[in-house]
Amino acid sequence: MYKKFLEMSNTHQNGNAERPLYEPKVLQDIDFDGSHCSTYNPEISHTNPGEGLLMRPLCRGDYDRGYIQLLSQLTTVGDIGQEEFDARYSSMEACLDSYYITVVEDTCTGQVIASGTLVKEQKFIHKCSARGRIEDIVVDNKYRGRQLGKLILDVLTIMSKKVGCYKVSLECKDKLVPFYSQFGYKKEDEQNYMCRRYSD
Ligand code: 16G
Repeated sequence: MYKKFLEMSNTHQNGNAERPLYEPKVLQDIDFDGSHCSTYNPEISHTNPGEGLLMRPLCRGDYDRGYIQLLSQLTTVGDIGQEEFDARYSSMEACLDSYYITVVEDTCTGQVIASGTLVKEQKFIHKCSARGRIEDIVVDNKYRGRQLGKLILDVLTIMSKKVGCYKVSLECKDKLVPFYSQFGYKKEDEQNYMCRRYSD
């Protein structure tokens, strides 16, 4: 299934709606076996996330596959129409090599059922390096317990190093600290997350 997806991306048989947000080779080429932090039982990976499931970059067509509804299981999303979605997608696409939004699709239902974002923020510091930010990790309620959150975290973390980030970070609620600690994330001494919020 994964192979078929790559063939389609390479031969551009998929139109604009199916064009991946980032080069699928970036995902394909991660050294998952040599680098992942978690243990998986049963064994799953980015090329085989489970029966009928496909891990791949986000594409425009995911608007019709429930991507927005999925995100609303994480936080407030609001009513986003196709046009608004397309405009935001285009602006992310224009920031080359910056937005690595990675989804899991249930190919039986044609719905996107899990997602996570790696943002590569370009810097001058650290010799023109980049910082990775892991954002918006969400797994559909009906698909919890299939190790998909773990898999997305491992994959995006490995990817952040591969695309040249000197560090990668994330924000989470207290109760999720043990979960994210599994992947090597820790609170740094004398570093605090501070925030000023303009809306809920
Ligand atoms: C969580 C997410 C963060 C997201 C935020 C939304 C992860 C690791 N963290 O902290 O990326 O932006 O929730 O919450 O997925 P908010 O709507 O209250 O800002």
